[in-house]
Formats: sequence, structure tokens, C-alpha cells
Amino acid sequence: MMSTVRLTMAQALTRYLAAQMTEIDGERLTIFGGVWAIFGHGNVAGLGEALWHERERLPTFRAHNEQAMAHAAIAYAKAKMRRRFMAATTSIGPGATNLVTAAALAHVNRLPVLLLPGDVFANRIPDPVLQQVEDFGDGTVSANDCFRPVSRYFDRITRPEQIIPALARAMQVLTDPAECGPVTLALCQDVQAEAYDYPESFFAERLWTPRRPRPDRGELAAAAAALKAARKPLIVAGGGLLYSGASDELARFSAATGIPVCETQGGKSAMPDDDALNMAAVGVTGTSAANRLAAEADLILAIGTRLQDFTTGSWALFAAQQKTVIGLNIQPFDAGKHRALPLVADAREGLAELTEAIGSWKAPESWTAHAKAGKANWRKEADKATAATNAALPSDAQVIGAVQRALGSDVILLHAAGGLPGELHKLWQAGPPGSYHAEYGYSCMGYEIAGGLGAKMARPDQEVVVMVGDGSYLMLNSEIATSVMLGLKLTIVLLDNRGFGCINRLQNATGGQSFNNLLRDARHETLPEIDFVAHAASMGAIATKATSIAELESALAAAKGNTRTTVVVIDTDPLISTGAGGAWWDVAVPEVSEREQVRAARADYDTRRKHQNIGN
Ligand SMILES: Cc1ncc(C[n+]2csc(CCOP(=O)(O)OP(=O)(O)O)c2C)c(N)n1
Ligand SMILES: [Mg+2]
Repeated sequence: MMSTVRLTMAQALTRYLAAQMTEIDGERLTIFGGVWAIFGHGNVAGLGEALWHERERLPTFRAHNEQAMAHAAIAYAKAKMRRRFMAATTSIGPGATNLVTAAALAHVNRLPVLLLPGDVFANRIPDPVLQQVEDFGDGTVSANDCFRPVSRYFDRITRPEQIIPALARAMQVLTDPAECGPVTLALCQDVQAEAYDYPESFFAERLWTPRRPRPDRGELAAAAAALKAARKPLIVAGGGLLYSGASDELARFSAATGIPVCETQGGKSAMPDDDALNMAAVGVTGTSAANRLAAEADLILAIGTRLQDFTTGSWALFAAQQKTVIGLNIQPFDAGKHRALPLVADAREGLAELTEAIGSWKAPESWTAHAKAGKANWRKEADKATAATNAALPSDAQVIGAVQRALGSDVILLHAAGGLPGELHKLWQAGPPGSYHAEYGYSCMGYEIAGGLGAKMARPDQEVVVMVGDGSYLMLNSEIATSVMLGLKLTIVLLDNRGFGCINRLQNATGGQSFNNLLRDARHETLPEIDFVAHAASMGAIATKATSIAELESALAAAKGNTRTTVVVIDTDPLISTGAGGAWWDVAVPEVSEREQVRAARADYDTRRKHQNIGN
């Protein structure tokens, strides 16, 4: 007879999660780093009770906002290079839908997170329960259906035994490097509390280690032949390369072949910034070194990248008419983008086999030298942009320079939205792989502080430096209090330019009048003067204001010794961004307008769109 154990569905679920293991550097660990929870009706009685039983193997953490706690979970997975991850559970209704934005963020960024929103009663007897969305024509709909398009796998658990196949599928998705993303298991509240005789074998420890598929022979031969025919090859390194741990392989490949490398937001820190063949940032927020090569390249080896518009300059950046793209990617969906020759494989395995397949082939020396000269020039431009200043209102770039001088590169630098991503992509000199943590797939305001907390949980040995604008800070800052409560120190640099600076600049660049972005341009009775120092201090942070770049540098140097979350606020100029480098970005300008500036911007837009390589 099969041996069974009688448990509630929630108890079985937590027991199962606690038994899923992984191995990192020879150490055996639970693959779940813990569970974030905000309880309410729909999860407190069922899952809440079960988490209490498992609190040793599967620690529970409390946050202040469901979206934020999921951001923390997602950042944890990113900082762990997807080798470990977390779960997040909410009540039904608003608690659950607060998670939806975070689900989309994980979906776009291909990051694993297990979302466990509570759901309405499967038996429907007490309907409509508090917070239930009632569909007049469909009894199976609940608020959690919002998760479907933003989950890699979605299921609603309406019977206790359903978790047996559902959790197996969940683990497969969470640990699959190609499919990886958010998994949502909506847990009907009555079913969480319902008992079932689960087989003991369901709770046996299970070890998960990353799969590393090697390339198909035919695809490898085609890619190697294309590469050997190239005169101006360029590597675009994306986030998948970092997740694969392929940095050393990339450095070897680039050094052996003389092929220059450039990095997407997700791929930045794949190669040391000071490597002469690392052109650093590519695309809309790219360096002059990378973008001039992109404009000329006849072969682009795109590794582990989704090739989003910021990378391709909306497909106007890679300008050569005759060119080949090789898509080295573990996900066929990405590998074949833009008519690429697909090379479906793990990045490290793929690079290793490509190295072998091309033998002693090297890129023409003149191309390598051209790349190196461009990089040296870019460093001079970047140093100019980030140099110290006495200006009353420094630029974002000058603040970045100060942070870099005070803290160096061996920190985890984290950011997500506003003007900072573009400036940091260009100007930050990243340290070792993973030291640059950009959420620029969804570029979600409010990721920054909660994300910093997750990154710090993943890498407690590292200084985690969060750079955030006043707009993003105001949108979601509550996990400062959680970071203080958990004793997880963040260093937060808050750039206060009194509003949505980058969108105001975009508005002006598309011919628009400054309107509704900076506080001063928004309808107001009183112009807000927000005291961010007092605000952060009220949550327990050590908070100071720097009134100059010099003060910022000394405040950050002093913050190194702090063990509590530290917030340093500095006022910045909303109108300046770094002109050097960069590329066009397709933002649709109105075809008809009373404004002369809009008409001019549209004319320019029409011209620029002609340079988009559509399907080429
Ligand atoms: C949740 C969310 N809402 C809206 C946006 C669109 N958006 C991108 S940046 C930005 C302004 C950010 O302001 P702030 O953080 O102060 O940075 P700044 O632009 O001033 O550098 C807005 C509204 C977004 N990315 N995320
Ligand atoms: Mg701002």
C-alpha cells in the first residue's frame, strides 16, 4: 500500500516547497529562499497556518505592499542568477491584484517567482465573498484571471490533489532556463484548508540543477560559417549570458577572436568595463564606441538577449544593408528574432562549441583596432560627463560620478526607471558579473527600493546601492521600513529633480510643451516641497541631504560604515542628460498638431523612420 499523510492542501504545498533543493558551489540549499506574505482573508487561515509550521525550512517575511514584496522576490532571483527564488502570497482581491504588475515585470524579465494569491471559494457557497469580483456571465472568473497573460504558467487550485501535478509543472517552469518566469497558483481559500491523503513520496527532497543544452550540429555549422565570413563582427551580450555564467567564456572568445563586445542593460557587467574590447552599453542609451560599431557591423552575434527596442535603436541602429544576425539563445522565440540564424543553446555551451568550430579564425585586425580606439575615446567623453562639479544643481551623470568615486565598482548597483537607467547604462563602470542590476525590461517605477531589499537578501555580503528618482521613490518606498526591520542595509541615493524629469525631456523632444511631468508644470495650488530626509528617517533609515557633489561623496563614504539603511538625498537638474553616445528611439509623434514644434518633430520622425531596417 502506498504510504500517505493527511494534510491540508496548504500544508502539503509548503512541505513540498521546503523539500525542493539545489546545489550552489557544492552547498546543498533549499531552492526557495523563503516566502513573502501579506495575510488577509483568503490566505491567513490556510496558507498562513501552513507557513507557520514550515517556518524553519521555509522562512516567511512580512512586507508593506504586495507589489513591493514581489519586487523583492524577483530581485532576489535575479541577484541569485535564477539559481534560487522565492514565493509571494496574498489575500484575495486587492492583495492579489496588487501583485499583477510584479508578475508582468517577472514575465518580461524572464525571472522566476512563485505567486500564490488567495482565491474565492471553490465551493461557491458563501458567494459573493468580501473582495470577490462578480462576473455576470461566467462563474469561473475571479480577479486572479488578470494573472493569465502575465504568468508563464497559471492554474487555479479547486481541489487539494490538484497541487500534485500543478507543483510539478510549476517547478519545471521556474527552473527551466528557456521557459523561466512567473508561475501563479491561485489558491481557493476553502481548498487551502481542505485535507487529502498525500503520498509520502510527494514530499521527498528533490534536487534541481540548471540544464545546459548544447547546440544543434546543423545550427552550429551554419553559425560558424557565417562568423568566419564576417569582416566586421560584433557581439551583443544580454542578460541570458550572465544567467548562464558565461562571462569567462565570453572574455576568452572575445580575446581569441578580437571581436568587440557590447552590452544591453540586462547584460551589463558580463565583461569587465575596463576590458579594451568591451564597448560597454549599446543602443538608445549606448556609448559612442558601441553604437558606431553597431552601425557598421556585418555580423551581430546576439547572445542571451531579447533584442528589445532600446538595444536595437528600434531597428535603426544596425544599419548595414548586408548583415547576418546569429541568435545564440536558449529560448527559440528569441533565437530567431529578426531573421537571425538561430543557435539554440545555453550561452556558455554555445560559446564553447562556437570557439571550437571556428578554430583559429580571427576578426580582421583593423576592425579590432578600430573598436579599441573607439573605446578609448568614449572613456574620455564619459569622464567629462561624470567629473565633479560645483554647479548648484548637478546632473544625474555628475551624481553617478560621485557615487562611483565614493563606492567603487564592487557593489551591486540597482536601478529601474526614470533618467537614471540611460545614464547608468552609459556611464556606470560595472564591476564583476552581477554587480549591475538593472530592471529595464519592464522599467517599473517602484522596483528600486524593494528590489534592493531582495538583492541584499540574495547577496548579504555585498553593498547594495539603489539609485532612484524622486518620482519612483514616492511611488513605492515602504520597504525601507522592512529593510530596517530585517537588518538588511541598503544605500539609497535619491535624486530629487522635482518630478518626472526624463518624461518631461521626452515630451519636449517630441515637440510637446512641458506639461504634467515636473511638479512645477502640473496643476497645483501649492508647489510641494517634500522633505525626503524626514520621510526616510521616519521609517528608521539614516537619512541626510547632500547640498553638493563633494558632500555627496563624503556622505556616501561615511555610509559605508553604517549597518542600517542609509538614504542620501541630492537635488538635481531635471533638464540635463548626457548627449554623448545614444541612438534614436521610435516614439510616435502626432501627425497633426496646432503646435509648430510638434509638426517639426513629426517631420524629423518621418525621416528617421526611413532608417529602420524592417525585417532586414
Ligand atoms: C509604474 C510606472 N509608471 C509610469 C512609468 C513611466 N515613467 C517612466 S520614468 C517616469 C518618471 C520617473 O520619475 P523619477 O523617478 O523622478 O525619475 P526622473 O525621470 O526624474 O529621472 C515615468 C512616469 C513607469 N516606467 N513605471
Ligand atoms: Mg525625478
